[in-house]
Amino acid sequence: MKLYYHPVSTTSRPVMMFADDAKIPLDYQIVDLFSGEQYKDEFVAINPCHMVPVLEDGDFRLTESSAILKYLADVSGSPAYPKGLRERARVNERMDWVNTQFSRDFTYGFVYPQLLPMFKRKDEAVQAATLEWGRERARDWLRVLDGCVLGDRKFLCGDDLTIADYFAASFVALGETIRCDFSAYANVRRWLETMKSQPSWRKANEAIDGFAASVKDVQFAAL
Ligand SMILES: N[C@@H](CCC(=O)N[C@@H](CS)C(=O)NCC(=O)O)C(=O)O
Repeated sequence: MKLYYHPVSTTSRPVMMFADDAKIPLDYQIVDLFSGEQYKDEFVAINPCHMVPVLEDGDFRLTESSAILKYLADVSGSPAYPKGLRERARVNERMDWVNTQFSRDFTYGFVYPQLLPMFKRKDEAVQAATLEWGRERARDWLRVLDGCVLGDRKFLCGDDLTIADYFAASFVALGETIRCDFSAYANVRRWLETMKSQPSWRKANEAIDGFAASVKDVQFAAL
């Protein structure tokens, strides 16, 4: 199977980490997002949304990191995507929540508009209002993640690591690139440290850590 990816991509990294931990061999092909390779005809033919990750398994092509994680877990028979009806429904629920609630406001509403020029609003007042809106909602989702989703659970769905954890951890850890202070969310911090101790974390996050170091002197709005 081949994975089109980029090492700093927040949605590629959970796939890389899971594949690594689950020992799923992938043929990795970088799409250079910084030079705009994703907009070239060759790649748009692969993914019209011009985004990574994309998985190819023979003549089957799959986009969307959440769907790719589920597919890889099923192909490999990984316990990280349990087969029991309710256990699996819980993992799906968590991943949908991360994708549609948490990430929408935290990633797209607060982190990306500060970190990535293409997401920065041209008008300063609009940028400030975007961050204000994103911050307010992101704080609410972090409260939910901390107190309700995690609570005293080790992982998002209970005692066992699932693909929902790989997925969520990538978005939450992204906040560290803009130096978000998570000290008000003790369970989130504890869980994030557990995720960082997974064997795959270091290698998969080298590039984003380097990127974070490159913006260490940039002033970011606080969470
Ligand atoms: N919903 C998609 C989002 C993928 C995505 O946002 N990919 C970014 C990198 S993190 C990308 O390839 N951006 C390039 C572009 O938009 O041109 C997923 O989860 O796979």
